Amino acid sequence: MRLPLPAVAAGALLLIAGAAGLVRGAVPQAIASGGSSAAAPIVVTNAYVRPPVPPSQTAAAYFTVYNTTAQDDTLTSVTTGAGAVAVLHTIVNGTMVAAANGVVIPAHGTLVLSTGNGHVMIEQLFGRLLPGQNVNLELTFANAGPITVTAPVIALGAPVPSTGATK
Ligand SMILES: [Cu+2]
Repeated sequence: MRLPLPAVAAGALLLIAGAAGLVRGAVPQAIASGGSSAAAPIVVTNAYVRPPVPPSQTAAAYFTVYNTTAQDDTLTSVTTGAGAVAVLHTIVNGTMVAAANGVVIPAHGTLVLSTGNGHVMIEQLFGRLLPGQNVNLELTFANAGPITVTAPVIALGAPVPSTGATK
């Protein structure tokens, strides 16, 4: 029998992709959703990433943040394995602005980043973003600290995760 070289090669590619922060398939990640994280101060749901719309070379990440605590918290920064730069953008009076000082999530309040409602812009992508891949996001909060989220890549035009339907 010959060695299953294609499988070995595929594994090597997977390792390379993992080094770039892109992971395929089901990856055990501490995604804050559902019952297992009921005590988490911050719950992140509905995370997904849209690949660039040509000729743009920037991707956009979207998610919903729920602050379960009785204190305001601030999403201060986001980093990602998908690109060298991630900038939190909000829409103010119809104009996209960089949230240089972060975004406050009020006590028991929610921050929704969705189309037309803000996003994390991912620049200097490390590679192509293809449906079926997952992107790691690390959200850092002033009080709650860093929270890692896995966001699936959703093709342009394809439906996005709906409220409460995260997996
Ligand atoms: Cu933007």
